[in-house]
Amino acid sequence: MNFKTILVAALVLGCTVLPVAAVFLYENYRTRDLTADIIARAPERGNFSPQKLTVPAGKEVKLRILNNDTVVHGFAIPALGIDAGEIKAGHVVFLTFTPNRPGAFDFYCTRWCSEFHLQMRGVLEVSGP
Ligand SMILES: [Cu+2]
Repeated sequence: MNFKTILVAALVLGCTVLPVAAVFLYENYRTRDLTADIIARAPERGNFSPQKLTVPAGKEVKLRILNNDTVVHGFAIPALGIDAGEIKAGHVVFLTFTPNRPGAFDFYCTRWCSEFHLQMRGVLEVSGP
C-alpha cells in the first residue's frame, strides 16, 4: 500500500464514518439527562405518548417532544408557564424546567391539529417532598 492509497482511505473514512459517529455522539450528549420522551400525534393517531408523567418537585425536568405526525402540534403546561410553541411535523423540541410545587398540571396541544384536537392532552404529576 502506498501513501496515496492510505491518504484516500483516510479521506473516505473521514467523510463517511466520522460525521455519522459525530451525530451519534452529539445525540447521546444532548439526551444524557432526559426525564422523558413524549411523542406527539393527533388523538386519532395516538395522542401524546405517554399522557401521564410523574416527576418529583424541585428537580429539573428535561423533556424531548417529537412531533411524529404529518401536522403541526404544540405543547404547553400553562399552570407552570411553559409553552413550546409550534412543533412542526417531524421536528423535535427540548423543554427544561423545574416544577417547584406539587400537584397535577395539565399539558395539551396548542395548535388545531385535527377534529379531536381538544382531546390531545395529558397530565404532569409533580410529587411532593
Ligand atoms: Cu393538537
